[in-house]
Amino acid sequence: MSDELKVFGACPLDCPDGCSWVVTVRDGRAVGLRGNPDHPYTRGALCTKVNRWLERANSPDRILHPLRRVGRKGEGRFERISWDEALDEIADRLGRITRDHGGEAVWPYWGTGTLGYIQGLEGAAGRRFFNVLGASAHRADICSAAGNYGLLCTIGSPGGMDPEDLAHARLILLWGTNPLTSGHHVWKFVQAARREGARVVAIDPVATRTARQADEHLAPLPGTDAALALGLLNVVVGLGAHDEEYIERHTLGWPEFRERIEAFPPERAARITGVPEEKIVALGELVARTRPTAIRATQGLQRHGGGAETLRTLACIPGVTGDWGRLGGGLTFSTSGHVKLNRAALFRDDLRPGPVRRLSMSRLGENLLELDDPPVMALFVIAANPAASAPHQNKVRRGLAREDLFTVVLEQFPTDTTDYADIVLPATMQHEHADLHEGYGHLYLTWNEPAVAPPGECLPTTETFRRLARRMGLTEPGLYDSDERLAEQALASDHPWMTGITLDRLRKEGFVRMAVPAPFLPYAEKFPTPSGRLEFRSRRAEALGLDPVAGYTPPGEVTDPERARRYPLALVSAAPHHFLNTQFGDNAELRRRSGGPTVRLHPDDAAARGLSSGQRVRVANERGAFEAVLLVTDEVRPGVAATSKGHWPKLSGGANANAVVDDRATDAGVGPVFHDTRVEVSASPAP
Ligand SMILES: Nc1nc2c(c(=O)[nH]1)N[C@H]1C(S)=C(S)[C@@H](COP(=O)(O)OP(=O)(O)OC[C@H]3O[C@@H](n4cnc5c(=O)[nH]c(N)nc54)[C@H](O)[C@@H]3O)O[C@H]1N2
Ligand SMILES: Nc1nc2c(c(=O)[nH]1)N[C@H]1C(S)=C(S)[C@@H](COP(=O)(O)OP(=O)(O)OC[C@H]3O[C@@H](n4cnc5c(=O)[nH]c(N)nc54)[C@H](O)[C@@H]3O)O[C@H]1N2
Ligand code: SF4
Ligand SMILES: [Mo]
Repeated sequence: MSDELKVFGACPLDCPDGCSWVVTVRDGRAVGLRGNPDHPYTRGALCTKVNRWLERANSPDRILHPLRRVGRKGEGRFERISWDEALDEIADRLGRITRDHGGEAVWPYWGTGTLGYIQGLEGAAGRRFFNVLGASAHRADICSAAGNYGLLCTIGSPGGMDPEDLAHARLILLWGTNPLTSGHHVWKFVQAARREGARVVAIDPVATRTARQADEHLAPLPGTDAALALGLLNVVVGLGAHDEEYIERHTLGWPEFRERIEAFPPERAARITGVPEEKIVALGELVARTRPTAIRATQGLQRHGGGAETLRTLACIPGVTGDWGRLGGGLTFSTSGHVKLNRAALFRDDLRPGPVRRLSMSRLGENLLELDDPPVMALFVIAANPAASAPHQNKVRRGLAREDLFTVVLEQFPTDTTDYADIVLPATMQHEHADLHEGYGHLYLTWNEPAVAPPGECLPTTETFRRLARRMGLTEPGLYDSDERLAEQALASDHPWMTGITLDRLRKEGFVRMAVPAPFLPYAEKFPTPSGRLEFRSRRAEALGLDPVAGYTPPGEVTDPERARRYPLALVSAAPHHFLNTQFGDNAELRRRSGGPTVRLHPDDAAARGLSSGQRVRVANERGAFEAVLLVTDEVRPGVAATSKGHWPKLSGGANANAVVDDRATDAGVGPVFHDTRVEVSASPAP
């Protein structure tokens, strides 16, 4: 009988659920992979996408060897080369570029292909190497930056409440979030609250899978949520339901914020958001009388010109009602802020020869095309697919196509981005390497033990950079630490919430809950703001260029009347159910189930354009265009077009939704504005 092994691991994907998984290994081969039944958040279940993990790992498309480009940039024609040749060529080019242009001409561009602290997420893999070179620093701002900055202003931390405590709420506002698609494990806590009588309200321009399961659904115009929040608070204050004692003891700037609330009667909020006034009044009354109320807001909500201000103002709601002090009350966005790993020891930014510039990943195209002094001459793309994921796709492609740019892509699959690489290096997948994970939707750390040997010549990102460092003759010992040693350094934190969490224990148990107090009420006594209070008025906000007092900042494009005349539809390109960003976007079965790229329009908007369901359409503005199949449905509010991210341009007629998305920045945090995009939809000229 063959030996069978069970190996603990972690899903590496950019998903709040951070699942713990168990790999079954027989004769050195992974034959099964399932959710860990003992993990309180995973509870044995993975998802539609990751249930196909091993199928993906064994796909004939997998990149197994180093490759060198033989065709034009973007063409995707390569020849196989040896690791020695690849490392020699990279070491030689890097040496010349740093000598001629300085270290900052090198840009390590990390995506969120894996959120591992060792292999990805700006983690240890490569970061120390690039620090020693004095490379430009990478600003990982493509996902949550705006919201993080907004929450920092109001409550001093992006951490928020523990999503598990949604079970204790009596009213749950699912605000700009679609958990049944983008992180379904939170749903059992929502349902637990419902069993105790809680009401669930979804706030989303689209009647998503989640909104359709809610008790109530409000559909605002994208980017106008802060006006809605102020309208709701106007009702709360009008009813005298604000908690004066709490406000007095725990907040700063109430008189000014109260004035702002008074300037947003429901009728004004209705005009801005497009939500009927009576619905705003009804929800305001519900918030006024329901303690505790919990808000689950995730990234979708902050992909707008006013995204930071939106989260900032939403976090004020539980400051007015006192719910930040109650179990089951408050707001949850991303629990990352509660993870107290020793990032300084892991990243070793002290290895930089001096201060370096920071480059925003959300402005990849512009940075490649317009930066000077020095220009970016070498780009390392690590666990990222920016030719599909980054805003302003045509600009990104022009940047990646620069003949004088040396591009190295570390990848598992032949993406639209590898097509632009000079050298492609084959990367391991999660069950083939070691890593340490958080979940940005829960409070557990998870260890991922390698379960099988890598296929072909694939290497973990850490090992790739150890070899490259050796090839370049770099002597800094920190460049050669093993993966386990890196994990130990990250875990060596003296924060009380990290007490007792060691690599040995993680290896044995698979996952460990952070040593947070129970019940978890991180802001009951004190907020981690400069004043120790929840700040309706914030110096930090002022320093960031925001209004000192929380309020409503209109999105840049959606509410611009001039643009609205030219491009009448506000496009939202949200999380696809069957892919995780672009991963699995090449899986034949999941593509079939997704129905390919679609765009949904309200019947009135389709009729006004003479368009009907099932027809091929072109979604366009002056930045670019993509093709999709039209679905006419009242699931979308009038004035909005709904599509999804993640489709591979080269499998979808050459472009995806990012062809029409701008690369301007959010109000704070330099975030992207994916859902703040105006377009027109017309019949496709293509046959
Ligand atoms: N299946 C799947 N899961 C994923 C992902 C995926 O690609 N596929 N992506 C992962 C990643 S990287 C992230 S960051 C998270 C994101 O997870 P979510 O935060 O859920 O992100 P989105 O799907 O972008 O947006 C959520 C909802 O917000 C709505 N929305 C957009 N703009 C607004 C607005 O202005 N106001 C309001 N009220 N609603 C708005 C959209 O219609 C959408 O239904 O999901 C992760 N999970
Ligand atoms: N229109 C629109 N665009 C969006 C969004 C949106 O809402 N709308 N959301 C944005 C968001 S929230 C995010 S987070 C970004 C994500 O965008 P990306 O960072 O591009 O994320 P992915 O598509 O998940 O993965 C990128 C690549 O990483 C590779 N990869 C995975 N694991 C590893 C590994 O261990 N090593 C190496 N070397 N490679 C690996 C995968 O094969 C994949 O091709 O997309 C953004 N793009
Ligand atoms: S994508 Fe999310 S839900 Fe699916 S397995 Fe990974 S962490 Fe879990
Ligand atoms: Mo993300």
